[in-house]
Amino acid sequence: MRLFIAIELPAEIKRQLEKMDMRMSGCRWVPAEQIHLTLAFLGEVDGVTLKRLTGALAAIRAPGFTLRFSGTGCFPDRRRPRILWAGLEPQPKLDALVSLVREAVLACAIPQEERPFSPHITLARLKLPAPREVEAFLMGNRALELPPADVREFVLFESSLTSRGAVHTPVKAFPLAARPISDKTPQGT
Ligand code: 3AM
Repeated sequence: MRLFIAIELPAEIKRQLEKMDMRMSGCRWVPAEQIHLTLAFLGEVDGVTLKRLTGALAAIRAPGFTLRFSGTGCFPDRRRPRILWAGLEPQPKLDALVSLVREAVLACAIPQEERPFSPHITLARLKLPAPREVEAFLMGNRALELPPADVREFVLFESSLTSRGAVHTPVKAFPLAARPISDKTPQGT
């Protein structure tokens, strides 16, 4: 199975992100049902490793948090844009969750990119760089306003590559604590 770990976004936010679609040649907009925040890409994983992995992910204890959106940008840079994304305000609880997820993944001998985590939500992929159109898109969406999203779980997804593109299917969801872990000390201790 080809797997990745991500955070699902509320349907209303996905609809709004999908609507930002701008006509550009050689540009593939991500359909609403595939929009997510990737925490880790795992690639092909066998059945035995998958079992270990779900155990390791289920053992993660981390608090829920709120994501706030902040503008748009592109990778790798504005001169050669290949990926358009919606950005997020810094959220230390998200960074902490990503560290725990990466540790769990590495503990199952699944290699991880060395690059530091750069939280983003992929909106579109460009086959041909179109710097001028992308510049217009980024300028037009500088003040992107979206409601905040409460995150209460992270999800292990299967990504099947089909002739009509990737299809993402949730394999298992892992809950985050409703309140900060530190609040959970039993009463009277
Ligand atoms: O949500 P984004 O776009 O950041 O780009 C793929 C997507 O991330 C990424 O995994 C997420 C779910 O498909 N991805 C796909 N193949 C990859 C690879 N070989 C990859 N990331 C790293 N290496």
